[in-house]
Amino acid sequence: MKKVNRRKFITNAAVAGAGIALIGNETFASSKHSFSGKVEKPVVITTWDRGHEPNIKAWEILAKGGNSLDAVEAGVRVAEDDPNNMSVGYGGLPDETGVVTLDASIMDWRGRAGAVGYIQNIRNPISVARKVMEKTRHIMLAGEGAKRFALANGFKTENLLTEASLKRWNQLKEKGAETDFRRLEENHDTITMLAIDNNGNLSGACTTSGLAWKIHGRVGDSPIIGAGLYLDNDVGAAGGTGIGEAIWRSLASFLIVEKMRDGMSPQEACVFAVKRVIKVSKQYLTDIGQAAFIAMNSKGETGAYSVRTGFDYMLTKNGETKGIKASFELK
Ligand code: SD4
Repeated sequence: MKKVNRRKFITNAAVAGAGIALIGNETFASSKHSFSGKVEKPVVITTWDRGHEPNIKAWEILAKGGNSLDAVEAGVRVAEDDPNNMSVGYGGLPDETGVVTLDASIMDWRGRAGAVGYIQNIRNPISVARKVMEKTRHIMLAGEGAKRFALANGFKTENLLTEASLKRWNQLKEKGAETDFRRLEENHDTITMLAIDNNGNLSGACTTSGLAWKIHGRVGDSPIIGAGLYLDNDVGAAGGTGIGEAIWRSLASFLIVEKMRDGMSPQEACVFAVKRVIKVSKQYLTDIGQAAFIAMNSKGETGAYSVRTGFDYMLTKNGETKGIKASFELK
């Protein structure tokens, strides 16, 4: 189902010239959008290519001189609002009890971080995470408390379970105990976005409905600072997608940033993290178990790498967004 959507998008985008290669990864679709002036710096990189809209939204803010925090928040909200993205926000696939629970985290160049875990009935958890970051002394709120905090800050509750998600959940239910979240094809498309603005400031955002058919109460890597997302403005930023348990056990986003601090390029650091994840988390990476990473350093250079084939990402710079297939480890 997702593949159909993705292909549809690609045919809508202009196909980039053959042979364009970026850091070992392969461009497969690109689209140009408004770009005025000689801005070199803004760069946006986002996990999975499910359409360029999130990157375009972020780019619009950056191209006008907006900051990276506003850009990543607005960018990933596009995915949260999209009912066809069944891994994020509204329309996200539910857990094994049929309840949609969302995780999100956000970080900015000032070193601030905010997150929500296991939040329900709130469409834009990334904006709640931002409020936690900006309005409290905490990093994460979870469950009922996160929802209460959201309501107190002007968010509205709504049913996030769409008909399509409910239908898919019913199919999984029929399989019952045979359903293993590690083997579900749709367990990707979590959106993690990293951006650098005109001032050279980095921000990152990560938002997801987590693994479909997870145990009720499960929280994944996405809201865990250092696991699904990490950023140090002096060095760079990194984020992940895939089986959260595998990503979390290696604190992979933190690891990538620390490897960049040691001098690795974003691409080298992503490769390093994927190898580490495979080494320590084999039990989570079954035949289709995926873990994938994107990274950006403080110069705006980017990298991406995944455990398996199938990971793609969106890169925007110089007013152009490209869908790029990442290279991968397990051939
Ligand atoms: C999780 N990492 O909750 C998320 C799932 C994901 O694309 O990335 N899906 O484990």
